[in-house]
Amino acid sequence: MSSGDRLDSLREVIEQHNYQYYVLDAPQISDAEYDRLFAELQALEAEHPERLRADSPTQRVGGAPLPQFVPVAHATPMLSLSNAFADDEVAAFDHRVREGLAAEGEIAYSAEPKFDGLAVSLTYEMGVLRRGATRGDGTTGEDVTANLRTLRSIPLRLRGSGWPASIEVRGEVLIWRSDFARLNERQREKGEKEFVNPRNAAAGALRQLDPRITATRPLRFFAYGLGAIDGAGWPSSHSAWLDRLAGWGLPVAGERRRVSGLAGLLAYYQEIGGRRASLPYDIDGVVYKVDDLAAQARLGFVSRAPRFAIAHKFPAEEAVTELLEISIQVGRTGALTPVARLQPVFVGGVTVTSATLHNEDEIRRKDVRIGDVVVVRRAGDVIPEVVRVLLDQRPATARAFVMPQRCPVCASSVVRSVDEKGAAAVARCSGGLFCPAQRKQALLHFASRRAMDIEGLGDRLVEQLVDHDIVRTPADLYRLGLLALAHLERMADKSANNLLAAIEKSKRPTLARFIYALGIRNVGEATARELARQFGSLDRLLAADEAQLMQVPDVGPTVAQCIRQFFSEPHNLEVIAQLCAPGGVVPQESDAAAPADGVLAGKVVVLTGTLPSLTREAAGQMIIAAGGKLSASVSKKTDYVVAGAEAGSKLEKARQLGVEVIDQGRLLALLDTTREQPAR
Ligand code: 9MJ
Repeated sequence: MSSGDRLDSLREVIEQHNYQYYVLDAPQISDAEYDRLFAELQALEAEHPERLRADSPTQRVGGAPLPQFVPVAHATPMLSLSNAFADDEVAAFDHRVREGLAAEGEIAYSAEPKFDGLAVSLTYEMGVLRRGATRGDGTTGEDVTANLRTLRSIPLRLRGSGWPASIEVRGEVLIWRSDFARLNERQREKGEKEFVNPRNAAAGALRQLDPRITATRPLRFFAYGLGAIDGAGWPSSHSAWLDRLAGWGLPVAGERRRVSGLAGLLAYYQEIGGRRASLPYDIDGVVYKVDDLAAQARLGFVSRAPRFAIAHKFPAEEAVTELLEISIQVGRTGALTPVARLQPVFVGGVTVTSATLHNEDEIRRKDVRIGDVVVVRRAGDVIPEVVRVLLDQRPATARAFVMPQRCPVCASSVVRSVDEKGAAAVARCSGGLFCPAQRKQALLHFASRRAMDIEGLGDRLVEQLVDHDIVRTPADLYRLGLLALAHLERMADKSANNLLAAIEKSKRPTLARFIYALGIRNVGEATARELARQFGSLDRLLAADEAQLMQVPDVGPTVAQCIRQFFSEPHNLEVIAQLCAPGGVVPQESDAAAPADGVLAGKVVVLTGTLPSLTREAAGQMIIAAGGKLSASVSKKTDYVVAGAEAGSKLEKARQLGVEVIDQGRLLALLDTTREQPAR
């Protein structure tokens, strides 16, 4: 055999073994043998670079890291599913379906496990993988093709024949439990931070700009649906489509089943529930879909969820344990949150050692005392909470909790106020940035993904940086060097270098992100964006008085006062000056500018209620792209209120003030004018 022929045959053999291993779950060779074949292919390709092909198994791990992800508009929205928790909700679903279809007999459903991972879409053109995207907000995702190509369970080229010219396959990316255990073992060995659960690890891996990092994480894929497809004459049922996808070499859950009527659905739920612990991956329920595609189309959608499908979720896991102590966590704004320290207990896939108690009122309402036996619940990614106390097991020694008068971290006095919603009393440390706990939270906020996005600057690191007095303010981050980091625990050279690189990379934030990162009270992301847009530069924002600030949609007297207060504090001005010193952070001012010629240029728009098919994020993005400004509250400055289903007080206020109220259709019509203009 010539080396060229050997090359082609090796490619095929290796992809066949990928298929055997990842799709059929039936490996035929050892890992060592696989590695040997792979090395041989690499060597031959190095000898014959002219024979290198993009769909070679050696080319799954692509080239250089991306500067950023490119947004991808989904041709048809990636929907979310409505949830059912109890059998009668499933019965109501089946009833609605039968009614909607005027069906006489039982409905045929496709029943599937509900993977607890991340939804993605894969576009194949003439059988070749062209693009992979995250779900994002359902309307717009991010192009993560290079990352998804590294998953060996995703074919770069479909098997068999007869594929559509273009097809969008949708499914879930996840990490199997055994792979997750090994991944964390590896992290421990390297002295790096362990991942909390498979879902978080998968999400982090998918969002890596460097596909070489993604390639080191054991991600898998399962297909469960379709987006846009070219042509006609395709299968007429969902289950037949899943079989077709499996035939083309895509992994599809072996547990899928075609079942009939409500009894079939509930039996499937019981069966999968019983097998949940022995499945190799995490699921958080099962999904039922009307199998007939024409019937699906007739049933249609309600807002973002299809009427033809529902997720039947497993109950959130609960466990009983002892509440050992109630400690206090001090947040970024000084709010004191009581936290239950628990006898460690395994629940919902992780060992839980603490649970939130929210606030004093909550403790009183649930009558929680130190030493009690309590039920804790953990659902998905949500912070575990104490559900209730088992009063009949309360020991005589149980004691009531008393909120301290002084901050447990910095000993400043504690003041009480009513929270922003006026709902609960909040106890707050008055220490401000003198309090190390508030400093830590301020740093974490500064570095967070939606602010300066400094990857790797997490809890443990900030804890050490503040405790060792290496970092006092965000500006100190930009003065860090290898030497300062070398003394920290779990800080190998590589992690230190990665952190410094991430800090360096964060030096060009948009002005909006920078303002948000400062952590001014009551200035969230949306307000920060508006401030950036209105003032265009940090200097102009710093110089603005309260009256000028109140020109900005969303900014009323309270927020304006918070902003002024923040900027009149010498300490804050000093930190900003240090951050923006030569060689430091340069907020990107132009990003904030709105298109001055958009059809909504200068218009203030408020969104309220649920729109028929657009998510709030998508509608907001479209408005901003057309030059409009979004505001959270209706005032005389508002130009339009876009109202959807169940719009409440904002709609009322708009009517009172005589502000124009429009629906989604009218909004889209307005925006369409903008889109058509350049073409004319
Ligand atoms: C999961 N997560 O396993 C869907 N899903 O269908 C399955 N999700 C879905 N189907 C339409 N099996 C939207 C989402």
